[in-house]
Amino acid sequence: KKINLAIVGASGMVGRTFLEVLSEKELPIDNLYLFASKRSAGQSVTFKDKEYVIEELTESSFDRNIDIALFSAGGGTSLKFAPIAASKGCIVIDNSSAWRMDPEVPLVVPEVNPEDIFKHKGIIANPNCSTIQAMVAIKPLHDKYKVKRIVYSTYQAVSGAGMEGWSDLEEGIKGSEPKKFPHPIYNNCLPHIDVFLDNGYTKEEMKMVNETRKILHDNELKITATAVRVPVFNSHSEAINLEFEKDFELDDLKQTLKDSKGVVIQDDVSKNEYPIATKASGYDEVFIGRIRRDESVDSGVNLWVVADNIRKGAASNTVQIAEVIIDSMQ
Ligand code: A2P
Ligand code: 11C
Repeated sequence: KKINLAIVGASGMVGRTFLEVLSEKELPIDNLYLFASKRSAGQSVTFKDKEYVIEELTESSFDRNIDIALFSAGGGTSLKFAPIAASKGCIVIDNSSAWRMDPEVPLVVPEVNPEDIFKHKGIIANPNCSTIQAMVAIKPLHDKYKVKRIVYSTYQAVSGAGMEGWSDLEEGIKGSEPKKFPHPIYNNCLPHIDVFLDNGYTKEEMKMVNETRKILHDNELKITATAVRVPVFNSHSEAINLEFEKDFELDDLKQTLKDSKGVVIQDDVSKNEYPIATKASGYDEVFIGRIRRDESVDSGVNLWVVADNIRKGAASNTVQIAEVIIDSMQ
C-alpha cells in the first residue's frame, strides 16, 4: 500500500531533518504534504528531485486521506492539531512534549518498546531527545541486570533549542547578545534547559525522569537528572550512572551493549577513543564509551552516551516509528 504522508513543521530544524531522513529511505509514499505556519507558507522544498510547496496548517489540512503525519511544530500546535488529524483517521507521530505523558498515548523508542506502538488511539509520542539516547543504552542493561537507580548528567547541544538556539551560539561567537538563552551560551555551560519548575528542577530534567519511567514501564524507578546546555552545535552527550539489582561482569555488560540494536561502542581509552559530538552528528546510532564500574556501590556502572539529537533524538526516531506502522500496513 502506498501512503499519504504529512509533515507538520516542515520548515523547522526537525521538520527539515524529517525530509533528509525520509530521502535516505525507500518508503512507499504516494503523496507528501508539507505544513508550517503562515510565515513559511508558499516556500518551496525539494524532496527526491520533486518540488513541494509548504502550506499553512489549518483545521481542514487533514481532510485529504492522510495516513500518517509527523509533527514537529511545538507543543501548542500538536495540542490543537493532533486530535483533529487523528479524528480524520490519520496516525500522528508527535515530536513535541504535548502528548508524551498522556496515558492513552504510547511513548516509543523503536529499539526499546516497539510493542507499545500498536496500543495507539491515533497519536504516538516521540520522547525527548535526551531520553531517547539514554533509553537505547539503558534498556538492554535493564533487561539483564534490572536497573534500580539512574543519575543523568547531560551536556546538550544548542540545536535542541531549534534555529534560535543554534543562532545564539553562532552569533555569540561573533559577540552578539543571546536571544534564546538567558545568558551567553558561547563560552558557558548553562544548567538550565526549558523552564524551572516548583521542585527546583527544570522541565527538561523532569522529562528525563518521567519519560524514562513511562518507556520502561516502571513508575517506581529512582531517577535524578541535571541537564546542561553546552556550547556545542549538535549532538547531545550524557554521563549516565546506573545502579543495578543484580551483579555483573564488566565484559558481559560491554558485550550486551555491543549486541544491542542501534548501539555502537567506542571505548578504547588506550587510543583516546570515546564518543564525541562531532563524530556522532549525521548518524542514527547511539555511541557509547567510557564504560566503567562505579566502585562506590555494589553493582553500578558509568557510561558516556552520545547521539545526534536532531536525527536519533527527533527526526529519525519518528521516522522509525512510521516505518513500523507502514510495514504493518503492507
Ligand atoms: P514556521 O517556519 O512557519 O514558523 P524550529 O523549532 O526549528 O524553529 O521549528 C518550528 C516549526 O514549527 C517550524 O516549521 C514552524 O513553522 C512550525 N510552526 C510554529 N508554529 C506553528 C503553527 N502555529 N502552525 C504550524 N506550524 C507552526
Ligand atoms: C533540548 N531536549 O535539547 C530539548 C529539546 O521536549 O522535545 C526537545 C524538547 C522536547 O533543548
